[in-house]
Amino acid sequence: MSNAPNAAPLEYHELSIASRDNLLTLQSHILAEASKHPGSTGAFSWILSAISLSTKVIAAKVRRARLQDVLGSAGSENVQGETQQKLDVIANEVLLRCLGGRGGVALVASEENEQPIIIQRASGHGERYCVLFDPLDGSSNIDTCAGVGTIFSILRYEGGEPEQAILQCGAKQVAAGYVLYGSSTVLVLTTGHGVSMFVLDPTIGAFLRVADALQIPQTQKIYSCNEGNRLTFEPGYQKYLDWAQQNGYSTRYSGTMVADVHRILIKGGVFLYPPTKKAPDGKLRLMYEANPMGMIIEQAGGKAFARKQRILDVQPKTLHQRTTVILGSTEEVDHVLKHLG
Ligand code: AHM
Ligand code: MG
Repeated sequence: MSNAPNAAPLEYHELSIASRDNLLTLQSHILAEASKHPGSTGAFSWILSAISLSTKVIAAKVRRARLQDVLGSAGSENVQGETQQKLDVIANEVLLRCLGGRGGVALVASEENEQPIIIQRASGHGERYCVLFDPLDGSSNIDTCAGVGTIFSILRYEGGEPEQAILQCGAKQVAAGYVLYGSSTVLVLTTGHGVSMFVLDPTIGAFLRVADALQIPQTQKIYSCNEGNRLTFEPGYQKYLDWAQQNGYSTRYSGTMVADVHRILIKGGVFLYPPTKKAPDGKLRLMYEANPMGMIIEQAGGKAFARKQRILDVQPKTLHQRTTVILGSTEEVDHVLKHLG
């Protein structure tokens, strides 16, 4: 800011988002969306508001993790036999606590818990929802200050026993999103009418909308996958990588799905997690990683596949089911599919 004696102090909106017409918070975006549905009870808006609150708390924890000595392993394993980081446990508790108090939540399911947790069964008074999440995606990166994220998926609760009620295909998601705790904290959300992006302004504690109707570039010569596993990929994926390298592609891979997919959403390209010798059915989880990312990418005009099937059409058999993933720019996904034969 200028120190000139007569310079007028800059207003908040001039400093931060001078080029935008409206200063819109996530909260006001949610209210505006809800007003398009006259019968809306507000339950859904309350759930999104709980996710917003949770991710602000998690963002603050991530920022101060080293100072508060919450880096490293918690000394335990989750249901999938993976080492839990202290921050995995903290992020999970924050989400459970925030969502647990919201009336519209029937069930929550997390990467960190074996079974869905019943918050309340449908009572006949208004709609109820199932909220699924990966509380801290890429948490093995946390000690290195690399980006980590939270991924969430929201389904309608249509009654029945929790284990079965939650096993709905991704096409039935009513909303999906993620938060990337990176150089800034970014929330990307779809409620099935396009994709919006928000950035957390920590000085006012609010997510501000920075993009609406976001579209993924249709093509970009970038692929994102763990090439260390290349020798155990099926031949089709290896042929695709040969082709991409002969055609001037670059590679970008951080090992945090949220960060890698966010990059592709903004810049274009394709994200792959093929079947490997170690993970023949893929590593990523269908219900709270691949499905929400698939919905976002499709809503932004891209494609999301599990081998040759649309991810959102895969009928889940178990909550923690794994899947292979190919998602991103339409033309780039097509190049991969073509090589799979
Ligand atoms: P996590 O949810 O336990 O962190 O695991 C999922 C992560 C993804 O973020 C990332 O795409 C992938 O695992 C990386 O796996 P790999 O190290 O095998 O490349
Ligand atoms: Mg994950």
